[in-house]
Amino acid sequence: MRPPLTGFALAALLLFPAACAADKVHEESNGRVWIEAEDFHSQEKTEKRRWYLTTLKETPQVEPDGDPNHAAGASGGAYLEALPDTRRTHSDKLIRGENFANEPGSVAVLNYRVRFHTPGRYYVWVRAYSTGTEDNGLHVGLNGQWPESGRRLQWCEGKRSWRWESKQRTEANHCGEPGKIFLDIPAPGLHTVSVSMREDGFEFDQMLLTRDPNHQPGN
Ligand SMILES: [Ca+2]
Ligand SMILES: [Ca+2]
Ligand SMILES: [Ca+2]
Repeated sequence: MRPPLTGFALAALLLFPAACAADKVHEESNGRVWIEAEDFHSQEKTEKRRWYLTTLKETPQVEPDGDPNHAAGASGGAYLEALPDTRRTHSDKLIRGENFANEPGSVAVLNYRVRFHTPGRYYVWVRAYSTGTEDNGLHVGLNGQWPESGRRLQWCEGKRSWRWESKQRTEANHCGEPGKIFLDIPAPGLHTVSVSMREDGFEFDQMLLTRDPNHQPGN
């Protein structure tokens, strides 16, 4: 039987409810892991940009941000956005390492704890909301590494709506090529899956890691 909560533990739970999400370990089951963006364990490299929680009731008070709250269509009624968003159109000044980061792991990094039972290749899908042409790039990584197959996730279609995508921006196709975004899990056990901003203003709702190369989550 679970022991009753001490007064101290109860006070800590009431004061720090967010600690519950931070402690979450995502569990792989049947070759799939679903991750809510807002259930991150930690974030780092937050000097220039940071991931802010947006919910049905709360909108981050960070300016500039060119568009309104999109929590109504988000899974769990919540998502994260990399703010501030100073580059919203192609004519806004591009500042590397600040409003744009082609190198993953350098700006606004989120970490998620995931327990895998089945090692192997997992294709990565992300649900995002893109308004313009400069808020639709992201990177994913594993255990502090940023493999080529996790770089430059790209969204082009489905502007102004929540959209699942798994495409890699390449020289040949700036709108991204399917089937190229994946993480190779080396062994069963606890791993850290990370997300790193490529463009500020990116809105991140959910992530799916799947062993099935043909599994496409519905929008
Ligand atoms: Ca925005
Ligand atoms: Ca931007
Ligand atoms: Ca969400």
